[in-house]
Amino acid sequence: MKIITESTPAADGFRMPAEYESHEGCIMIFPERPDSWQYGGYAARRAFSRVAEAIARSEKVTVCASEAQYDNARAMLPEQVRVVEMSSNDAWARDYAPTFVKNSRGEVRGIDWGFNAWGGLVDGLYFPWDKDNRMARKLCDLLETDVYDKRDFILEGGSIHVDGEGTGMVTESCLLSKGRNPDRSREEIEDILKEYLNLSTVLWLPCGIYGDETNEHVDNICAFVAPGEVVLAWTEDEKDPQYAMSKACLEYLEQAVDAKGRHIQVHKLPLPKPVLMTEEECRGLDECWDEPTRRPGERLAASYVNFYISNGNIIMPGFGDPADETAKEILQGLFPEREVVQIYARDILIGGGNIHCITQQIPEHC
Ligand code: KQY
Repeated sequence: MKIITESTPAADGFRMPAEYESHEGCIMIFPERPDSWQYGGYAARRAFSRVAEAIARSEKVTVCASEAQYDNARAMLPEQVRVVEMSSNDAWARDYAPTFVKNSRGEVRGIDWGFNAWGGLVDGLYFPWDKDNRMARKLCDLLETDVYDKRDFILEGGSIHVDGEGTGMVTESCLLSKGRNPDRSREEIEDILKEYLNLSTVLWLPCGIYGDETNEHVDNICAFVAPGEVVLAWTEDEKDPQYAMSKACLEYLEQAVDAKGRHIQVHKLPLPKPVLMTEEECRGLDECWDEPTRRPGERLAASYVNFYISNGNIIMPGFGDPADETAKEILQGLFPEREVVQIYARDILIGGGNIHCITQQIPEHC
């Protein structure tokens, strides 16, 4: 594995493909952290295993597990899923597995961004994060791909989406947050994204999902479903604080133009009713930094936009809400060639993210 420090993906002719392009496979991490996952992570491991099984129907899945969880992961996961022992601080593959880029010859390389647990000592979510921060490089070694060293720039994979045709999408609340790259201007941040993902246009949504502890990652509020087309998490309830947030994103998207000069077609994806932590769920979580990780009644950042596009399926969350079916039908209509698989995801949501946050695609190598 070569570590590339002297050039950038754009300079070398590499670009980040869209998630709906062909995949070689997917990376996941087995959950076990007792302040993220209630009751020692048992229910979360079952939910992650269902996600891995659904993805493995159409592409290779590699699950990283700690030494302590290796045998359990091997026993719980289907035999076609590869399990490798690799240490991490938690289980958010989207955020600290590499972002992969590809050139016109089909060669794939990774990008190793800096990771500081969603805001470091300013408003990060746990300490330390050193093992997470080493995963991108270890995974590139495992997958035999060269890797761009961009550890001087803090970025999580969940904070970016691309359409594969030169347009990227982020949120201002996340990319401009004080805990990530406070010494860089918005223009400098945009230039880095353009250079590393090979973009000519970056869409800056103002915000994300209410209460999203990542400073509102884009992957929970809005996702490309095709070039020039997105789904946007939406509520019709004007009293819900999410209403103004989704509306601000819609207004931004309605005036935006992408890298190919297209206006963006927005498909509204309904939100479930607010999902609140129960007392019983809170009792199942260890403390973090001497404080309860979550409190009874706390609203979780539930959104159907947090889905994964595999080669053959759309793997989307369900919350036991009447909107589950409507959201599934909308996504099925937008992806007629991939069967939508809905997985009950409350046990993933309690950790602070959802199916997109726990997966990272590897583009197909030609
Ligand atoms: O990408 C994500 N949504 C990760 C959230 C991390 C939460 C840690 N408790």
